Amino acid sequence: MASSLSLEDVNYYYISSEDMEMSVSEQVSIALDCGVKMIQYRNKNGTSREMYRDALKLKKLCLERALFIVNDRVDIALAVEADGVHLGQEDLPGEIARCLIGDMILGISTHDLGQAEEASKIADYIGIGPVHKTATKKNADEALGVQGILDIARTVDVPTAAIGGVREADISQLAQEVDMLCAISGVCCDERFTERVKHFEKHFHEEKRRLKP
Ligand code: 3NM
Repeated sequence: MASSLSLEDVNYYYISSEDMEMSVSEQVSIALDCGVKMIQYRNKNGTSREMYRDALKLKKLCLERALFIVNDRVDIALAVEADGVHLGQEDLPGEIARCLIGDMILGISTHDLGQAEEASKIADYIGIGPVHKTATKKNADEALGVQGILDIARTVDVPTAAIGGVREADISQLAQEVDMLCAISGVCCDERFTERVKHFEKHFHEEKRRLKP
């Protein structure tokens, strides 16, 4: 069943981390309790079976509380009837993914203006990053800086998400142009995980409302 939520409801979105002691279900439960409206399941090392099982669990947790997106894997997204799939530049081309997923949400990661313009022809939202240097993504592209993100976000006409090394200090500036925000190490490397997630969600939401009432 399609969710009654849409991308417009999303502020901060949470991407599950493989580097935490907490299980992905625990991470996602906390994020949902903090009011996060989109969850992305990201697992770069698991088997397809593990991913399928995790994704099924997370999809149930998210039901009617948050959009549930699977990273990289169109097959897993389809198998668990996720709300969408998020693809990188090395994954299936957007046009092919679109044929497979129909009107499910399609997110595409982009790292420069050309990629952003190309992806926005087919994607429902695009990620733009990295904002700052990040160790979370292997072989991440050069950091664009906050201004670089704002310049790209201003140019495209699909919803945008800033990602990669995002810090609390960036929230207000990014909220001027981007619609969504994601931070992994900004919340996961902190013992105050819940507090950090809550803060990102609340602060970014407030800034967005203040700037675009
Ligand atoms: N995608 P952190 S950067 C998953 O540039 C991901 O597209 C990126 O984690 C991109 O907040 C990134 O710890 C990692 O930097 C985000």
